[in-house]
Amino acid sequence: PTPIRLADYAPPAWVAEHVDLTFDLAPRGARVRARIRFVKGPGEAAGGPLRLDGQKLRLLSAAVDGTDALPSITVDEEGLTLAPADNAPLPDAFTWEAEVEIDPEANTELEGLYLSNGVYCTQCEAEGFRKITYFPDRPDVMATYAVRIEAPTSIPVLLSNGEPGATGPLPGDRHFAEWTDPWPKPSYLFALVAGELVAHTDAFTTASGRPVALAIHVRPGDEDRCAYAMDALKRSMRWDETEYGREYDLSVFNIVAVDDFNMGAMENKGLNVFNSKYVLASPETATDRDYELIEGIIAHEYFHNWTGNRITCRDWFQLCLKEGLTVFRDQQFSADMRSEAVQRIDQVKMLRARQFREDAGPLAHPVRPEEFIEINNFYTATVYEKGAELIRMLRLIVGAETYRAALDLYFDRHDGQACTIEDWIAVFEDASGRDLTRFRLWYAQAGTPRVTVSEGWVEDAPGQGGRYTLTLRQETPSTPGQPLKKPVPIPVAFGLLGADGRELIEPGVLELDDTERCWSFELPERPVPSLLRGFSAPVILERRSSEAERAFLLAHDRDPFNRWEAARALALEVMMGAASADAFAEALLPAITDASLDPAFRALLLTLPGEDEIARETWSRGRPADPDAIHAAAKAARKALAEALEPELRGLYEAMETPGPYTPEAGDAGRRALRAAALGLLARLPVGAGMAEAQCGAANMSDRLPALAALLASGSPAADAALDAFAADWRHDPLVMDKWRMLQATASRPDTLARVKALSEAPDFPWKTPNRFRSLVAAFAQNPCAFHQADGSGYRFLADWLIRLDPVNPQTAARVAGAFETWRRYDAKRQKLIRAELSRIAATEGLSRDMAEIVSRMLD
Ligand code: B3K
Ligand code: ZN
Repeated sequence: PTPIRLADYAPPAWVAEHVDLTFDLAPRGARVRARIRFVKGPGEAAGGPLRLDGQKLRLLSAAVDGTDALPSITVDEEGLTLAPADNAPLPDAFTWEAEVEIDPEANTELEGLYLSNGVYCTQCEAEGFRKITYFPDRPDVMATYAVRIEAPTSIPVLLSNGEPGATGPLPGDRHFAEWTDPWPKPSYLFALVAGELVAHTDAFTTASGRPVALAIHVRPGDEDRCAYAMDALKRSMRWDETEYGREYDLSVFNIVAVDDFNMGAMENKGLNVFNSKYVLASPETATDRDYELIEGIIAHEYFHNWTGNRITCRDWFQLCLKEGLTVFRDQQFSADMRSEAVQRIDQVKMLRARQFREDAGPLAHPVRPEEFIEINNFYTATVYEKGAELIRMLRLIVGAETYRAALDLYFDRHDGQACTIEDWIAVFEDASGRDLTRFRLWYAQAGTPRVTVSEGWVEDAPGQGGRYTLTLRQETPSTPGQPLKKPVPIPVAFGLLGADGRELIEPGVLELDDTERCWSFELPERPVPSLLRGFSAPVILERRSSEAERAFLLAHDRDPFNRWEAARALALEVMMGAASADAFAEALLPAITDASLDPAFRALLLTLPGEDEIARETWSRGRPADPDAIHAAAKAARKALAEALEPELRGLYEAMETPGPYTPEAGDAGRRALRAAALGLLARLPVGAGMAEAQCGAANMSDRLPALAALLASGSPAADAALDAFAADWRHDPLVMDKWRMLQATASRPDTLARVKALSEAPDFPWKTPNRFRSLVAAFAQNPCAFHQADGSGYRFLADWLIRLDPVNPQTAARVAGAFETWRRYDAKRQKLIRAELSRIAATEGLSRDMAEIVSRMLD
């Protein structure tokens, strides 16, 4: 297939103004009748042939302006073309009518209209609407919609976007419901849900006093697990009003939880559809981390109502326009709801683990890609997380007040439009008066810049202070298709610390706006610099630094991010055999036992880098990563640290017990996290296995799951019985059983692959449900040791499953295939084994476009 290019963008020849849809639901042979009002578009091709996208549709009838004496119509696999013909030229505006038949039950791809556990539901982003009816399925065509759903009365709840309208009975035990969406929207935001669902309801009054009826629809039996999601929704709605001045704009807001979903959730106008994993929570079934994710994703989808829905993307190359901004907004929300420092550290951990990894490998692409074959392959950490980092930098560069002014201008100027990154940058230029030409490079250039630091100190006279110079130099390594890189503007937040930890000057931001820049400061003493505070830019900072200096920053830096960063750097040295665990323990001790520090922050200090991170670091220092050696070293480092800190870890374990019943509130969650971090290390000692085993009996999942993980890591023979007990308790609950599978798939036990294979071959393993597949196969592919076993059996296992899943669900299969993206990190033998598996996948007949694109990019 030929790639689609940003450079080829052309405005639509025709635009749809209004869409009427009638659904007659049936598992096989559902009927969709569409009446669409078309007018000439703005582009050069305006008024020419009308191209409608359509896939897997059976066209039953079509008409233009009520007559089936049609202009010439040609149907192909990808859609149809309506062209002027001698007998019937296309008028300036006309109504297109079509009836098609589709097959929701056979739709395993989970794009378009499908059935999930008896519930009809849709997923249209990015290009799924074309599997529902013929339409110009592109985001720059925005229309109002009126929808009528007809279904048997056994399906009581019938939902779509916008405002509810008439409902009523139909002959033959059937009924209908109507919906109208007054806000013009692109087709990717269309949604329909129908099923036997129960609602958890609530109400919200907007800042200007308009009432909104809120409902979360779930399968019967799940209604008592919705309270946290509902609370998060109300807090999100209020926050968007106070922080961005954005009010909700319909009288109802519906959320539905479905079991089969390719990603986390979807922001359809007025009808958000969620993976049930990110809605349902109770203390017994969900961990603190689950609660945190629910809060963040509920907020994210809600925030899309303005950043994505009211203002959408002109084309899919502009995806970061809505995703980067909405991620940044949900990050700000979580920082306000919880600890800002802890949130920032978690974000950076994720950015490094996923986006830096992507940027350093064969799948690297710019935040705004310039071409794609399958757009679903570009919902990536780069578009989302790096996209959010760019907005964080813009805010730092122009300041919080100007940022808010720029956003006000954005909403004012572009409401109701489909926009580009150029529009976005322009509001910042207009609000700040700055020229942001160079900043645009951040959107166009892939790869993670490396910033190297050199310093100088010239003493004026002994004891008289002197001149400190700081030189920063940037370089971005080449990425696929982009051999040469230009310097980008990098804001480096910094402070200069005196020997007693005091700030020698007012902390500020250095703008590295060229390949190299140098700054100098008159100071009373030679400082220790604290650079890239708060991780002010998505770069790799390279500065030669001593253990003593890192320990100093860990003890004294006022910036919590850099305190943690110092601990992480020390931990990496220990795990890579370059520093002693005792020295690290000594540096860590004051901070982890400092009762004035947030327990959640202390938990992060105690959580050592994972083996994947060590592999990345090893490779970036020019050596191939050896997963077995890394595993052995990591294991030894954890044990040594546990030995060195044993009394303090036991003290923390006792002290961090949370009194009273479980609440998901951040304070309690932090105490549990610190306790779990202590237990995770103690479990490396004989005493810890018993503690972990005892904690496996905990009533809440936040205590139970890390205990079970610690027990598995301890190598204790009690682990199997604990796993069995867990399964016996939760056999009936698929979301909890995902955790059970994931623990086993990520465990570092010698027989992990054999166990994972056995679980995957169990006849009742529902692998077509993405959550299940991810909990086992994708989780295994993240196992830093078992996946990389030297005989290639881990790689073969993954490839076999990808080949099996691809024809069923290409989107999920292609995403999981990304596990191979790091293949260049490993030794020649492993590289060869991975290449062989990738080639085997590539050679598979009938491979999806999704998988073909991902695999060929990885092989390039
Ligand atoms: N916009 C959706 C993601 C759609 C993915 C399509 N393959 C969820 C989100 O980012 O909020
Ligand atoms: Zn999003």
